[in-house]
Amino acid sequence: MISFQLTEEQEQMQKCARDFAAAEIIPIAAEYDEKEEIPWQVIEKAYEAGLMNLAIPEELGGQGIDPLTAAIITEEIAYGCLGVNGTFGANELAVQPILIAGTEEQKKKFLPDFCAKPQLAAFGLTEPEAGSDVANVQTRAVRDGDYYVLNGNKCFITNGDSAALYTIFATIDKSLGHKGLCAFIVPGDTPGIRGGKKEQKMGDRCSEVAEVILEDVRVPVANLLGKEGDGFKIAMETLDVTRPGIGAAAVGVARRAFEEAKKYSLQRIQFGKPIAANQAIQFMFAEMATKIDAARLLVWRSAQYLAIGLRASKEGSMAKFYAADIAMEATVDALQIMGGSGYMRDYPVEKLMRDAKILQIYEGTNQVQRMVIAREILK
Ligand code: COS
Repeated sequence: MISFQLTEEQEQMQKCARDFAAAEIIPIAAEYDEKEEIPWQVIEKAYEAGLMNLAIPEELGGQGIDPLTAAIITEEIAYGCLGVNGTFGANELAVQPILIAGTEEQKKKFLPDFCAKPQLAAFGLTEPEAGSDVANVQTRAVRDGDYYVLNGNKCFITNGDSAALYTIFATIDKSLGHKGLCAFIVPGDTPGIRGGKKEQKMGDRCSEVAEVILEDVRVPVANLLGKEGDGFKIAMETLDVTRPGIGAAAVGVARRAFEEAKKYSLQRIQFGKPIAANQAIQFMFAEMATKIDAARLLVWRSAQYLAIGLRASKEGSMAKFYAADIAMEATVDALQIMGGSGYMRDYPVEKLMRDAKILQIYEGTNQVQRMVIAREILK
């Protein structure tokens, strides 16, 4: 990895994802942004192409792809459309607690069935009172014989109304703070769990984000991940593993903005020459290209740490916040280079700019990432 030479398999997967994005995602991205709907036909084709459920081991029905190769694939899918990538990415996020803390029995019970057809999963952590402050989850889990009974409301949950499988975080006792949190596997057909209001978003619009409402949801004790009180640690360890993926998606969005603006600026004639001939534009491209490369290097480092079994909490947060900030900056600059055309829906850059904003917010705001980094480097 340090040689920066991808393996033959990584190059193949990169090409597969790039070709998939070009053939299946880019042509429909604007339409589904407009309709604010999940493009199910893309989910089905991506499933057939082996581009979903990347982290789940092959013996459990997934692709068994290492985190670095997954980051390479993610960049390409997000290059096509961040919303499509977010729909796939929510599966990776939702199953990670099971991969991290599930027993062999739990993994075998839930993951092969989930992987047997194109299905979506959702990670049920965020609530109105618990976004950055995960320890403040209000959803209650009350033990009743061989069951826990879950009651509460989750918000901003990707795939929240369409998931076949949920991982839900709830507290057995709010006064215990983070030590009261528990993580549960909840099949989507369990009575009492349902999607609520679907959000109307600024960008990332083909990805479904909804409330998840839990009313007397009876979950067998056998679906508890780890033991009572392990939920906070499971959530943190999950986010440590998935944040490099958000960084990878951000690199994809930034690279797409760069490419769109480059194509335009080589063709757009003003004052008798392509606008790319102006130093003011050239410097913007030079900065964009440098920062995109720097972001990708941070992403690849954190993903490679995970691939070789190292902890990558700080490295993942660095990759996530830097790449997300670069995606925001690159999309704003790309739009500026394209001027009035960039602002119009005829071109994809205004969508990229709307999409990029969420990268600085979800899976931990960029301010939370700086908290994680500061705590690690100053301890
Ligand atoms: N891995 C393992 N354990 C971790 C951990 C990690 N990455 N981070 C914290 N912990 C442990 C701590 O060691 C501590 O353990 P002890 O109880 O043994 O002391 C415990 O968890 C509590 O940690 P801390 O005091 O740091 O928790 P805070 O409540 O201060 O929260 C932040 C820390 C803000 C970093 C955390 O709440 C967070 O990441 N928030 C953002 C969540 C997020 O991304 N939300 C988006 C929605 S999910 S899509």
